Amino acid sequence: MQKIDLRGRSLSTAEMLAAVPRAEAARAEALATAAQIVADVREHGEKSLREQAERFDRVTDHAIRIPAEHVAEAVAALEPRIRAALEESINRVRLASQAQVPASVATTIAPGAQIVQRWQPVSRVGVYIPGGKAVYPSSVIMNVVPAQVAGVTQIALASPPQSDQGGRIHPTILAAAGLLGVTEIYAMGGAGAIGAFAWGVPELDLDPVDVVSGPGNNFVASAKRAVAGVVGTDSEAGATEILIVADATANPLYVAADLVSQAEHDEQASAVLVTDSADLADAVLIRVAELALRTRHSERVTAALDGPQSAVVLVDDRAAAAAFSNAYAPEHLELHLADAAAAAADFTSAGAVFVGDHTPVSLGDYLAGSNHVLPTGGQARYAPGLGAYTFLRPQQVITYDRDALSTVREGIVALANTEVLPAHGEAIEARFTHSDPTKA
Ligand code: HSO
Ligand code: ZN
Repeated sequence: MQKIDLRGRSLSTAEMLAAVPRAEAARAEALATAAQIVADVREHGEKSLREQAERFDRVTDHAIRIPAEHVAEAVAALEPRIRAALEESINRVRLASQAQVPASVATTIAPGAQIVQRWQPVSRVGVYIPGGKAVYPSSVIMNVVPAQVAGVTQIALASPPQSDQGGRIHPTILAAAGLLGVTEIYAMGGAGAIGAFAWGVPELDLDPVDVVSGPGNNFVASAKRAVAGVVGTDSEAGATEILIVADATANPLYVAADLVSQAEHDEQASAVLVTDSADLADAVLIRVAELALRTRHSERVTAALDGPQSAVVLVDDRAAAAAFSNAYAPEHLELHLADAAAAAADFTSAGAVFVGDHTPVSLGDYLAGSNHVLPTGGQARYAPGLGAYTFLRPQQVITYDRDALSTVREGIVALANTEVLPAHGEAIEARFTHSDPTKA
């Protein structure tokens, strides 16, 4: 892992970002391919999905729509300890997601004039769960639970068919879906699955959805862009990132273990430590080297930690650490500081903030109750993670009575006339020129 010393320097946001550049996602090529695949699914439906299954997943003649008994079998085959952990995660994510549903608010603008701000769930959601290098049943929970909490009544799920499972999707993904009561499940993968959700596939009785959510590789992210404007999508989740801000009181082993934990996802993952303690920086570097060597995915972890996107960054003080972190806007931010809880207020841009020594990102990945689908690549500057609100639309419901309308009658006519839209004013006048206002 490289060490970058920024002490005694005052850097602009652009300079800070250039010091630890994120891994470049090869989007341009993927965009063109994904757009083609999506268009092919739109035109050829099931036939196209089968061709893609053969080409990308090496699977032929599989059941694209998963029969209910396969789901039941997967649930029954779950190891009790895994089942218990999945159920605990479901309960916790459900609790935290419920806090993300805003209450309706009625505002009285004037006597007889009311606007209700309400939050309306979308009707139908397509959740995509990857099944290649990474198989994440935990992501089933992180997508399905907020949609259920939002009040979405139809939730369909897709994941690639696995050649070593006879074309079924990964059994633990299937089981997690089963535990959540999801019954509409498709063995289809990649950009094709996103196209199928966006446009529907009549031969499979697959209706188009309103929102597609879920993580995925470059092609899946590109496919989501290709269907933008046709369906809503959640934000694109790229390679995982962790940024840890730590002071001299931090435990170097915890810091090192957490950097390694997220580097485990991907060679492109970013792991960054920002500290004002040179001693801590050195202690962490020693620990990281030890851990990276003996961890199960040592090669991948080492590639991520040794890449230009990962670094130990030395800064002058807490304010400089906060400035760096806020400019970087990491997916995950951990605060290992003597006064972590109070300091959290200074760290404003992060997908999620993990406060204190005993709140590692791995906790959030599975069982904190928070959502693990979070903005990467600096999108945390403006975008939230996945939540119940991803599946909710704010709507204003307006109700005026006759008297309330009469008080703004003149104003509307005046504005309509300046915009040379007199029929707008006439629609108002019609309410007042008729002899009996209760009858049209
Ligand atoms: N850290 C990943 C989510 C995950 N980790 C799933 C393990 N399983 C992105 O936030
Ligand atoms: Zn993770």
